[in-house]
Amino acid sequence: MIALTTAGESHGKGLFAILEGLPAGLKLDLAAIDARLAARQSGYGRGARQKIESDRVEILSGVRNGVTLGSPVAIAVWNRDYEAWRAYMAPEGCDGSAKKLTAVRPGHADLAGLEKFGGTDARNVLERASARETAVRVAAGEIFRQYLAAFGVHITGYVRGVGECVDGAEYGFDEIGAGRSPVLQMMDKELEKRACALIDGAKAAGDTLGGVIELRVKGLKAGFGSCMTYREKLDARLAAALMSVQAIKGVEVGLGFETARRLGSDVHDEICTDGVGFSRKTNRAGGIEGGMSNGEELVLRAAMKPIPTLMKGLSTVDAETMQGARAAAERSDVCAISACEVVLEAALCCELAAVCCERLGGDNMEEVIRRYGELK
Ligand code: EPS
Repeated sequence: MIALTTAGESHGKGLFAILEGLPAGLKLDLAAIDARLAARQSGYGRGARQKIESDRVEILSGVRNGVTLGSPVAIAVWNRDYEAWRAYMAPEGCDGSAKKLTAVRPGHADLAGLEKFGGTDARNVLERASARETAVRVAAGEIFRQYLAAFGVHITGYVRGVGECVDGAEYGFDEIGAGRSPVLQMMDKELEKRACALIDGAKAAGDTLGGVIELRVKGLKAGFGSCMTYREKLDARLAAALMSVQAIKGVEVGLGFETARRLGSDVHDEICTDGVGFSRKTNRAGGIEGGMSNGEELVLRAAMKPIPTLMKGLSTVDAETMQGARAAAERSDVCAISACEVVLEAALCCELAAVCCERLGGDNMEEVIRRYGELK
């Protein structure tokens, strides 16, 4: 069984993950992991923290000479900023009072977290809730992507919209990998310019912006996931994986909410055959029927809300004094949609790897590849 656990605080020593269940014999491309970490740090609208960090993965266990051993893989992404925060964050002993955060931010985990975990210093909550955690999820996701790619399952995605600036075009899987821009991971360069202008406007106003991301999976054969229990449903599992990413407020599979506006004949994908196998004339279901893959491409979309740390500070209540206050703001991203695209691909890779491993099993990659090849 494949399982992922992460640990680490935004200004703690670093971010860590344990990946259980990877078969032996997977040759890792470590440069590809660092390339995804660099992609997560870049993109128009990112904040000052990314100038401090230069994220790299360090493999601590489970890999020998670049190849998995079948034992748990432990990885680390160290926080450079810890040096500036040691006095306030050190697990061995520190005085955090100078970095206490009580002007809780609407939309962040601050207040709900204080109500749950107690105290008046939201730093104890936000350090873990911060999207900094996604750095190590991206590293883990890239390892799972390499596991999936070994038997021919590939993942891609792009930013479909920023605020009101939305791309209505359809793109082929291979077009996306070749065509998306590093600026905002968008496909349409003209639209991307307009999106950058929107971000500039939000920055000038001390505000933030979200957007929509589309994800695709190619090469997944029919029958992954199951209709037999709700826990095994592929769409439910993948939606949960995407919703687990900070700032995600909505997930669609295929046509998603649009299916509710159309007649059945304009929603369901008619089935055809070449005499040997089956296929669908359209893919409005996004490759999932009855909670199982149907052999078509998976198509998922996720909506990211604007980041809740606003430089202009929304109106709030100070959790210590109980007086009205302006929400805390030191630094943040104006728009982290391009980073979110990288993170969502990683989250998808993690869950899909778990789904595939449950069906394929296998102690070593040769076994896994053979079993996948034997499926129809
Ligand atoms: C992030 C690092 C954080 C934030 C951001 C994501 O760094 P810092 O808090 O030191 O500025 O920039 O986190 C948030 C948006 C948030 O609300 O917590 C990163 O590495 O992605």
